[in-house]
Amino acid sequence: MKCWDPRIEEMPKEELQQMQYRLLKSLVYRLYSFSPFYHDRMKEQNVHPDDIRTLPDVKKLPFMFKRDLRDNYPDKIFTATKDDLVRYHVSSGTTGKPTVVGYTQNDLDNWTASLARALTSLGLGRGDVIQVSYGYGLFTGGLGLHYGAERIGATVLPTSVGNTERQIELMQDLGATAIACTPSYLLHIGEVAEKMGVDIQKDTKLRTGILGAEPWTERMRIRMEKWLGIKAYDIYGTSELSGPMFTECTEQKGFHVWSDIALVEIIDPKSGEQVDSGEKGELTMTILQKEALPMIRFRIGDITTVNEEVCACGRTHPRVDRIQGRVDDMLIIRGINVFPSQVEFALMTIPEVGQHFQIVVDRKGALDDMLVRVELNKESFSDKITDLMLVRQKIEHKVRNSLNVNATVELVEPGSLPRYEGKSKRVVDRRSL
Ligand code: DLL
Repeated sequence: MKCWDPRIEEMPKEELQQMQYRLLKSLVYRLYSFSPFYHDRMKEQNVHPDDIRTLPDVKKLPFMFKRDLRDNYPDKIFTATKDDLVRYHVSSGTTGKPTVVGYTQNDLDNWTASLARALTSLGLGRGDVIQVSYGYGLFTGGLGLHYGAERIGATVLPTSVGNTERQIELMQDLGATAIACTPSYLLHIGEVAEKMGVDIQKDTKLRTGILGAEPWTERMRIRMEKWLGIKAYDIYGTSELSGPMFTECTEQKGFHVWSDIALVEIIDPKSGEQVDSGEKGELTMTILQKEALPMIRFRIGDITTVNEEVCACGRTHPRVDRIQGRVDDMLIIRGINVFPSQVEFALMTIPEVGQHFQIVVDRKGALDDMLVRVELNKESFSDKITDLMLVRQKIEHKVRNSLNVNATVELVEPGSLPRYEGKSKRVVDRRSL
């Protein structure tokens, strides 16, 4: 099946935009009338629902930030009654209070429909066995993918995270054709399989990876596809939007954001203005149909670009490019902006480098100092000091050329850096300790 819902997925752009306008208008009226939080925000911004006369008028509306959810912990800005809530998810913030997201039945139905369209666009459907190796529970990854996969008639293997050897046995025994997990967990699964003597390409039916919840690069995709014999697709979402919601299609050219679900803007994080079409900035979304926890112009903090062109697959909805980093994970090393994903991209061009690295930032005197610990792959890890020195120089040179900063590179033994079952943590910033 090509599309899950062709009427919507291939709807002409103009019609989509008219639909978005209708949805936005009714959302704004509803919130102005019934949500004290949004009412006050709109008043502060001096904007009334009658001021929203076209879709671009969205820019008159106030922004919303993650801190608004924390400040209103746990459910002060929910717009559904407790009786209408059917689920909570809770995201464990690294600082301060967690954020709680509530869902009505319609919210869950829209979330699942979004994933049903997305998974169908990867060519998945009845007959597929989808191993869901995202965490089940308060995190949205496991349950989100679970219901999406069931909706398209695939068979779910709900392994959740951990117990990796058993995951691999079940993958073989039950013939998993797709796996949904973080890219770092799939790397770990691949390594453990090798140790067990299982060749994922030959000994399993795995053909598709549905990988996200953390940044990863195009270079990493190329490596994983070759190594594991799969097609690796990017999946994106945040708990505030509902959870994982959007994936690339088989064209692998950015994830489709369904226009009836979300209105996308790219904002200059400093000025708060929309950037020019195709420019890089902070992803901002208005979720058009949410009942329990509506989101107007939610500043997600992820840096990317948006592409409005109709996709070669025929879907008319905008595509958002791979996330390049977060506004808040940008490191400033001696005044130069560095995203961990740029380091990954540079490292993955070097054949001797394995899949794992760690960035340690420190301050020596007044100066920032960046150390990159790099695992070499097994074949390149040699006993000869001269060989290792050459590889080290090559990596330092590459990092300097691509990022414009000097980094010290430390080569470490294959298998010695931490492995992750969920989201990875590749940066240790000692300057803030
Ligand atoms: O990570 C939801 C999710 C689950 C997405 C499973 C994909 C798969 P949160 O824990 O709220 O929700 O974290 C959201 O993770 O703002 C991004 O910074 C990052 N992120 C998620 N997907 C990607 C991706 C889930 N494909 C935050 N590429 C987001 C880069 C991603 N970063």
